[in-house]
Amino acid sequence: MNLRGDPLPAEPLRPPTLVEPDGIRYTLKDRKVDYLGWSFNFRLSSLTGPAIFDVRYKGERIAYEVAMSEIAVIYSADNPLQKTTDFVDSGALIGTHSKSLVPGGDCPESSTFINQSFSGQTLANVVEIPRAFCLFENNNGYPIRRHLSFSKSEGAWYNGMLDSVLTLRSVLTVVNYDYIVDFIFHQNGVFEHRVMSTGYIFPSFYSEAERPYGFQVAENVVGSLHHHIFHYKADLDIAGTSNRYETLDLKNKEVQLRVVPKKYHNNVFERSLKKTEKEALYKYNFDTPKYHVVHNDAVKTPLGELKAYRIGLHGMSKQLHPEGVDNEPALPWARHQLAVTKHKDDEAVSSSPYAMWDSFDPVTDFTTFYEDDEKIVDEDLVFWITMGMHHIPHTEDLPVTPTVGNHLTFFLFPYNYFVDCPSMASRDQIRIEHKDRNDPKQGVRVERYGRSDETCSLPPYSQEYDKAIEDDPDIIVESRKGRGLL
Ligand SMILES: [Cu+2]
Repeated sequence: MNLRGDPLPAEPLRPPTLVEPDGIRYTLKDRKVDYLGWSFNFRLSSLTGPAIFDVRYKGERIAYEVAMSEIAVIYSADNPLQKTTDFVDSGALIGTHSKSLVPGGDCPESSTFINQSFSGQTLANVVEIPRAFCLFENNNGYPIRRHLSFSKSEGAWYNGMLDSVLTLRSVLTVVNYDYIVDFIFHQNGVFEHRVMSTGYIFPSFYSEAERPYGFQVAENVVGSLHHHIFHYKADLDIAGTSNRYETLDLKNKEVQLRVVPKKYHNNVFERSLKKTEKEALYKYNFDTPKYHVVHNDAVKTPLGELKAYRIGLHGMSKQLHPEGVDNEPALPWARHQLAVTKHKDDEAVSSSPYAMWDSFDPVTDFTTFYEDDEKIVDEDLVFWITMGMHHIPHTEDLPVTPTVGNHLTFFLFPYNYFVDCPSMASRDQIRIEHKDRNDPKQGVRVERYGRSDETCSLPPYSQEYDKAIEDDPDIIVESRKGRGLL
């Protein structure tokens, strides 16, 4: 029902406009991907892992770069080895640990698989990792939006669609842990980044002294507690490179009821512009909920409002080690859940392959990115996002930690960026309405916008991959000397 109380129109509000030539949903050409209005390029950095570049939606750039920057695992234990084991993984050259993905095991069989080349010990020695990336579309099995207006007085129609997304995936196996790294593109203009942890735990010998640090998960074996932490770079360009970072701070306020002389309480939000890099350092606080938005102040909505993208932080985790002691200075980026800096070419990566080896005097010290406290109003901004999770291992981590519930995500949501939901252009939606609104007894029609109503199922199991690894086992596991990088 609209504001005047009239029923919503029964005719489609707007026919879908997104063109899919010959039914093709995504294309891959020279490492550029196009998918239902999205486009991006991608690479795998041997130092820091997967990254996407020039991310555009409907032709407008959202991000210059979204990239993994560092992975760390901080252990605690009584035994001397794990007590001081703090892995900072770029020391192991993260990207080189992206090994072959298995169709049907790591990615849907219907995925497009993409090889990755690295230069080896000499420039002439190029190492190719087969199937280092997979690219696939799937529906998440739930609606991205839906509404059923049952009664005639409210319009009597249905409109909804499943959340079908494109995912670019790589998996980094850094010794015992496997990190599944996904770049996900939704049809409502939302970008999602997700990292999931699996692989086997790094255990030790059990003793009574280990009890504060873990459970005895097998005979004489203790699963030592540890903290997984990930750092990301998101170089955003929202309506150009002249950007501002603001928070919308939620507060509770006493207000006056209009009809009766009584006080009441409402939540309100206040815009808070962050003017400098230090002002923008963010530590999560349950008492001060807020939105994080990025925009170009010179560009407004047609109604003159804030036109932005919003960063959704759904993988925050408290790093408990005190600042400045032990190995903590090797990962000062973990002090904040979000930091915002002015783009600089010499601040490309927040860490370095030497981080793990010199925490007293790090080669790249992330604090220097913001300690100069530069102005960040109407500048080209880089958003540094930290995600993590504490892991107290348990028996069901044996033999290998499951991914369920281990999803750490951050989102880039359009926020007043479009006049309405971009998924309204999708042909995936289904509309059901009366054949004749004035004569409902004639029944309903189902509009699928040219889509077949046959259900989609996974393609049959293919022997192609199995034959390929029988011919060349090094595609999946090392069997001939000199083939692997490490
Ligand atoms: Cu773990």
